[in-house]
Amino acid sequence: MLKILSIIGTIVVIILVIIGLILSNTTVETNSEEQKLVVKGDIIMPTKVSRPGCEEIDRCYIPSVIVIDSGKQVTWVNQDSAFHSVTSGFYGEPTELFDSGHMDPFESYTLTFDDVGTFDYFCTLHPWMKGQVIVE
Ligand SMILES: [Cu+2]
Repeated sequence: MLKILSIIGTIVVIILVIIGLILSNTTVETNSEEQKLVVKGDIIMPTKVSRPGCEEIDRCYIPSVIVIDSGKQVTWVNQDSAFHSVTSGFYGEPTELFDSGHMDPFESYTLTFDDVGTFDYFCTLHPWMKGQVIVE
């Protein structure tokens, strides 16, 4: 009888350890999924910029002007719930140097700037959204 009890006890302990391992693995996976959603960017498109007003406080792209060394990358992250774009030039006068296309919410777009100069960009969907990358 004692033997049977100790065998059952051992089995219960093994099952508990296995459940513990499964649960801890699940927690780790959940954490890494959450980290994937948080994409760090150099420039963000914050919420509510799909309506005019952000240009008055210079917060359509944050920051709206960024200065980098040539050869460096810039990453934009759309933190809004609407589509946005990063398109070279000005609204109505795109320069066709770069164009992210419509960026989904939380999508990011990375570009490498090799040439020195000032690169204006805008959002094709919201004419008031303007920014500048200055490459030195
Ligand atoms: Cu936009």
